Amino acid sequence: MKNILKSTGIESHNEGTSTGSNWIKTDGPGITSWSPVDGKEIATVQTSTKENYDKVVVKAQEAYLEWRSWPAPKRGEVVRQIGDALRANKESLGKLVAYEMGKSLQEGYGEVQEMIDICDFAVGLSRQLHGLTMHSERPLHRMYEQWHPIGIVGIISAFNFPVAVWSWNAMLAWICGNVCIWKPSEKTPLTAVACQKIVAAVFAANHVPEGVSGLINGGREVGEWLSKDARIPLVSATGSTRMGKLVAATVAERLGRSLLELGGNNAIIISSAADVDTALIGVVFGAVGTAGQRCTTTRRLIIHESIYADFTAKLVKAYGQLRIGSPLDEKNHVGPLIDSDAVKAYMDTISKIKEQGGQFLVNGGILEGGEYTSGCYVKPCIAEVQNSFPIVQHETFAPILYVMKYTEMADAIAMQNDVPQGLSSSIMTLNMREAELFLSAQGSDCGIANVNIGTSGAEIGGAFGGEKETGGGRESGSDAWKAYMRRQTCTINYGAVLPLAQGIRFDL
Ligand code: UN1
Repeated sequence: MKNILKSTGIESHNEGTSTGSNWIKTDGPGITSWSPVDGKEIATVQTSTKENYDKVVVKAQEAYLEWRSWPAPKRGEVVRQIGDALRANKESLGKLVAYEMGKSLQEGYGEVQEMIDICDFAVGLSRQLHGLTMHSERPLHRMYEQWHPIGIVGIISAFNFPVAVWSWNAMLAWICGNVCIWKPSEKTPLTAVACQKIVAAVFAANHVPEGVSGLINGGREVGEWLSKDARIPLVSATGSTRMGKLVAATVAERLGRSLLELGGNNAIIISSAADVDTALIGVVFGAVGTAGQRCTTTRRLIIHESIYADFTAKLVKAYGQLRIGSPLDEKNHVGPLIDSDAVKAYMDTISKIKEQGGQFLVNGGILEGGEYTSGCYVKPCIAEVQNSFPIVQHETFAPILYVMKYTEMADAIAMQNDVPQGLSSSIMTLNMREAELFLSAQGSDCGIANVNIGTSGAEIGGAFGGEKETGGGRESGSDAWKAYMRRQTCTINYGAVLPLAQGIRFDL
């Protein structure tokens, strides 16, 4: 592991707080990163004190004054080079992601690929941050809108996509002319340090001012500092709904903006007109991929009664073939949960399912002995439930799949929508009427709605995020960049008189 750390540029384990190339020595206690793969300690990073946090903010404010004046395509050129640096580091960074977070190597590389993709997307966008022009009601007047950067963007990211989700935010924020301060998850501090090193080298080579990329490692207090800080106009936060509510309330108190990507409770409707073979692949990957720790993980299956017995039997068989073990071994399908707290939440949920009347089709449990030394490996399980069970309404970040039956499509859609969260949703059907109904205004209420694709694995080109308790934010593709800018409406009078709008006369 030392080699991976070295190949990602991490030399000293004391690093934790940085304004870019400079690492600030801070007196905060360390956070130790343990790998859920084998339970071994990887390294310890220093957490930031409030005083050092302030140093990073002040440096970011200074850097913003210069960075905002760079032409956007020039900022895009720097992001293009970050994309190249990520290509060069894809293997080492992907391995570190897999080892520190516990996702499979393939998914670790896939995560770095998402970063490369968002860099490419941001480069193109850097020439397209366009506004509209409108016709003025007054003669010899021109009216248009333009978009300007907003300043410092605080980014709070989660352990499950420790680097990609930061990059969706940072790459867009940077080409828009903002500067960023990143608070990574305390469960995955090393991947953040590695990213900071990669970015700092590109920034230094391009004479980007120190402070455009700040990094603050630490616990939930850092999230509080960012949320309360009026110097930070936008806080983008990814994580649990509980955390998002705190961030939203704190940022709203000072009328700042927040961009939230929170919990999901994603369902797939399996229609009687589904292509069962492809549906099965979509369901199994969606439910057990990343050990059920994606916000887009498939948590609920709503299956037509006519194929319920057959589909669940196939599913149980497929679960029987899953290989659980080290995510660094490409033969395995399911790796560990992130830590012992996650294992406890999984076990608690299993007890609650039983208490509330659920029946297990595939039993869960913790795997012990042999290669399962970390204590974080659990069995993906399937339970028959009612959608109204309190536990089913709740997101547990683990490979627990709920199955339920429907008779009419309208009821299936109502069940799919009848949860507090609204991130991702899918329907498996070859019936065009059902597919279009699902996508219509009477259909799915989620931010993401797929047909014949599972709920996870969204591409960066679309806007990513969801409704209700998912928080309402949209990140990455489409016009998500607008969240990182302020809109200005400009009206220019090039005539010799000053007519007032709405026909008002004011003669002196
Ligand atoms: C997340 O889990 O926070 O759509 C992000 C997906 C990935 C991103 C997930 N592209 O599953």
